[in-house]
Amino acid sequence: MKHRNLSALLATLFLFISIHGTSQNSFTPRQRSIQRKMIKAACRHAWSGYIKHAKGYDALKPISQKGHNWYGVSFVMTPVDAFDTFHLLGMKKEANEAKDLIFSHLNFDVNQEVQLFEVNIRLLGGLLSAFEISKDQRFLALARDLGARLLPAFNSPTGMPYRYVNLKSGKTRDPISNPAETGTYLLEFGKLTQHTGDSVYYRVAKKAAMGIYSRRSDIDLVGTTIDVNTGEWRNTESQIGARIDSYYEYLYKAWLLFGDKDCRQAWEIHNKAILKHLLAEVPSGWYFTRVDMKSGKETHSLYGALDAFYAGILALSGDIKTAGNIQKGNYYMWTNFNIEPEEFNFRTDSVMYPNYPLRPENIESCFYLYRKTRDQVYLRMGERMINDILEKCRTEAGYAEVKNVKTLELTYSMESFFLAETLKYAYLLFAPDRELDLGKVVFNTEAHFFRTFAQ
Ligand code: DMJ
Repeated sequence: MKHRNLSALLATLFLFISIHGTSQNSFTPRQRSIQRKMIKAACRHAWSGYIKHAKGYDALKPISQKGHNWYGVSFVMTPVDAFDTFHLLGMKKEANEAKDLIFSHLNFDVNQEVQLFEVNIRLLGGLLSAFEISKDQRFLALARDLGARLLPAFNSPTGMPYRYVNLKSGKTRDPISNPAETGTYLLEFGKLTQHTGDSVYYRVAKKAAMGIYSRRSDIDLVGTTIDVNTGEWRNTESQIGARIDSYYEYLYKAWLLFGDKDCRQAWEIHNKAILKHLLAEVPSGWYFTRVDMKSGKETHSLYGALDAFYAGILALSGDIKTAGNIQKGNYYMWTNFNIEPEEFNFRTDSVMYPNYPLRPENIESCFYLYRKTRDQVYLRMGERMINDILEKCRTEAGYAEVKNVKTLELTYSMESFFLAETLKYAYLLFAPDRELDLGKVVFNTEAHFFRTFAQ
């Protein structure tokens, strides 16, 4: 045990020297421009793989060089997710190609059951952001049509949505949901209300999020799964990662985007409880652990790629000190295992789930921390992470998920969030502020950006 602590301590020391040792040499405008060019080239490579092998499908399978659909029909997930990234990066040709695919392929009048959460953050979010950027009414028409078809999902006894809904019949399925799939609609549905004038959207989204909040425990934590028919918790483990993450994110961002004070209060109460009961300090860094929502007792000391987002939201909300310490842990998680694993046990330093599906959260947190502090450390961290991805996940056709971060064996998928989020945040980290004013937009959880009310 002592030996393990000593190696973790040495690793942390090495990490500290490797990121701070070079921080006197600040990034020159030329170095930043080189990083941006590299990221743009990666976007082109990912997109050309999609166009060549998967055009019209939801996503690219880069190893087998084939297209893949989530369901029986394609909803062109990759073009919808990628459009605003192309726009932001000034990639006009690619933006036009994505737009053409969207308008020629996207049709929601189909007898198809979809997962509400994923379709909301990727498709509805992507379409609404595309509309705000381009002012092309066809994007709004698609968003409005999709939004109306998602509404029946909220017809549950508690107002918290079912996980699946049929786009044609409105038939719903699966009441065993979780905070993320219940509380991650405020931004997209709020924007629909704003652009259509129909208040129903924000109303149902807020009722759903408040459904989770009102069922918090006496120590202000929420669990991992909940029955939306009865409102009873099915799994009372509290954590900040998979199945909960974006519920917290949207409470804070609904305050930023719409000035919703109830949401701000809910965020503040939850965040205080998270910092009190979940924050764990070990020699390699600060992490968030998992506890029982009622007793606050630790259940599993697991932390992973998804959890890494919390440093970003803390930075955005102004808690730079905690965010910085968490980001040190995030960076340790990345550098200690080649690339970050999906989950590791931060007390024993061992990997639990060894895959890396091209996730953005660690780089996203670097972006927010850099914008808030201007500390070069975050540019160094981001540089290391993006260079690792571009080098280790590159295939002949696009970029692939790492099956095992220890062996760096690659596997079949290039998730659409790679173009929507990972490359977008990586680019923005090295971009001048004028390319995106953080005071004027709020990102949804898939990195689609919405304009604040003030404009
Ligand atoms: C994305 O679809 C979203 O960021 C979501 O909130 C979490 N999972 C992926 C990226 O890791």
